[in-house]
Amino acid sequence: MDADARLTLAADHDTFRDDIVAGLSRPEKSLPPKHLYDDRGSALFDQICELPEYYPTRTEKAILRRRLPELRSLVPDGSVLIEFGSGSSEKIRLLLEGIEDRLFSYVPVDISAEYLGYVNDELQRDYPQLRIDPIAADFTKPFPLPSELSGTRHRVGFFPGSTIGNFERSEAVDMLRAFTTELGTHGGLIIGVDLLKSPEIILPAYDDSQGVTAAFIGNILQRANMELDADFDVDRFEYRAEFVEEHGRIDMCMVSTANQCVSIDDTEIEFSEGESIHVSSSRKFTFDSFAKLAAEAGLRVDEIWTDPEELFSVQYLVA
Ligand code: AVJ
Repeated sequence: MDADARLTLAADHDTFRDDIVAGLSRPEKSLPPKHLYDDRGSALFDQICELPEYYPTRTEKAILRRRLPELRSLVPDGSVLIEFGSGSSEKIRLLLEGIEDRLFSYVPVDISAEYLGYVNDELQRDYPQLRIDPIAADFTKPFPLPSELSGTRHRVGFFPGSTIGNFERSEAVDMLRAFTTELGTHGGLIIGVDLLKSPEIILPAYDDSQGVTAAFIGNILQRANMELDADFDVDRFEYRAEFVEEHGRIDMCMVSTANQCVSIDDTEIEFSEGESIHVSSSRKFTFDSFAKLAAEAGLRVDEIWTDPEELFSVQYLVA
């Protein structure tokens, strides 16, 4: 491992510890979802994407596949394609099928340096002609782009999966603004946006019958045990998903099934029976609510593509 990669990993570890301790010290305990995606978390998330109940991935992929010619027309020759959070490389493969020859470079940005290296190797093997410039960074904050990738080059952002829905409104606005900075005033953003619909469809997608989502959310406690000196008794926490109708939002929590005390290094955290740790939320949007959010970040919705049932949308935003 080179010095840069080591530095990145050390930084990951420190923010993980600080975020865990800060989140669990609040009266309403919470943990930021970005720490769900270590190696095991990323593998579990890939499994979620294959679940029969989890409609977003297959629906988004179908939309991308069907709209490839239109997407291609958004990417002029010599463009830089920046993917914010390169979690699973499947969707980018789909997009590359249609636009690879138009790209100067593909720039995956991900918080996990390890995962990034792996995705990079796999992609490079399958697309030997493609120039790949991976960046290990927290994409929710502005990060420097090497000058040969910015300047006058046309930049197109890719932010699939409705990951935007995992952020609180004000965070989502700030993040979209940060993307705009990376993309420049002439760039555009291809973004996946999950749509508000009946809880009967939404809830099972986040509380599947095989318990994969429960394992995925619970993994954050195991990760704390392995990487920080924490002693969560994972058998005394239970997964719960709840649809908050008035906010069009799914809340994913780990609930303590007993009064208990957990230590993380030298910090002691008390849990009462039934107390929950909020780990993740997934917001669902209407066309209007999303357009408003984009507008607050100075972006305009230029195109919306959906599936016939309007379960999911892929949208193109411009500054
Ligand atoms: C990260 C937005 C793709 O909210 O649907 C899925 C994360 N968490 N199941 C989502 C997630 C639990 C997922 N995205």
